Amino acid sequence: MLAYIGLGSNLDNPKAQLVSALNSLSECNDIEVMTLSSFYKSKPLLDIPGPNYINAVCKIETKLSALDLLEICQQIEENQHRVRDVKWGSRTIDLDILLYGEQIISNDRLNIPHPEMTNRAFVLVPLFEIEADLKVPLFGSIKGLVDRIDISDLIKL
Ligand code: A4P
Ligand code: MG
Repeated sequence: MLAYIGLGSNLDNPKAQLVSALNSLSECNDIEVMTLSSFYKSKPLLDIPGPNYINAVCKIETKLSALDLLEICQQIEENQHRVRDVKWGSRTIDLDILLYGEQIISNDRLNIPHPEMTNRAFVLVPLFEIEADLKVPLFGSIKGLVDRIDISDLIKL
């Protein structure tokens, strides 16, 4: 299965946090990291106070189920000492499963496509960078989605 994972961090050396999470994904036997976008810098959503974020998107190939992939992502978050406090608050690392093949998944643990992805330049732009022809289930072409979003705050590193 091909899947796309969004990575984000705004604490404790965000670039190193992304690299560390990517290494952990690569080291997992059942995951092959195929493509990685550039890193992008942006302000926190909704002007929530805090340091700037670094975001990226990677494309993986995996035999894992979506739920097993979520568990791996959450384990990596735990290992990098993420503390969950405020919703949308600062974090050392956030791994969101953006897409899992063409599947549409909606249950109490997983929503795929990730419900917020179409509103977020820091997801859409790196996704477009690595997969310009992508069709997002329920939402249409990545090109159309990127064309509709404000990208003025996003800086490609
Ligand atoms: N969950 C459901 N669907 C998914 C999915 N597709 N991928 C569930 C991953 N997890 C999914 O996640 C809460 C629960 O969501 C999980 O237990 C899982 O079962 P969380 O990461 O613990 O909670 P959260 O951080 O409060 O929510 P979320 O949605 O991850 O946060 P966001 O929406 O990602 O917002 N600003 C900039 N510039 N860049 C950022 O990356 N990120 C956030 C975090 C805020 N502002 C930002 C950025
Ligand atoms: Mg998350």
